[in-house]
Amino acid sequence: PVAERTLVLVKPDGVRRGLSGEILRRIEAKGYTLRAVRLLRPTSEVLHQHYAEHEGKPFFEPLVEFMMSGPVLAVVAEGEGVVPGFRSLAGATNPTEAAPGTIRGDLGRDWGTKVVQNLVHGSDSPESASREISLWFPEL
Ligand code: DAT
Ligand code: MG
Repeated sequence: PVAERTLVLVKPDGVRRGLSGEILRRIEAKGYTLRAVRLLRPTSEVLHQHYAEHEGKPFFEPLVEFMMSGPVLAVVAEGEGVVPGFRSLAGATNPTEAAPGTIRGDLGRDWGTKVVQNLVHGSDSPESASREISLWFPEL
């Protein structure tokens, strides 16, 4: 059987603040394997597909714009339970509420922006993971 995989994005705030290495370090320290890593500037088309479930919400367009504000580090991480495992490493969506010990809780905060800038994305289910991995890494 193919090992479980998830899609992680280090968002533009994480790359800009120089936290890519720290975030990759936490993924590896947890025992997951980095299967693919790419630094890129995502297109509006990819982001509209990636965040399709949020279309129509008030933060949707600001979210797409924020995700285009700088390079993003796209990562495929692999290992047993990596989908929920990375979500728990990432912490709650709102970095103010995210528990200490998590990426968002330790490294993020509220900057008073329209969109929550919370450093990372992680797939929320195995189905989302396979859809998102095909979108960001069509060659995998
Ligand atoms: P998560 O990234 O934890 O899966 P999500 O899928 O609900 O959260 O939302 C996608 C991103 O959109 C999230 O990482 C940050 C932003 N966001 C979510 N809810 C928001 C809100 N109420 N106000 C501003 N930005 C929000
Ligand atoms: Mg989500």
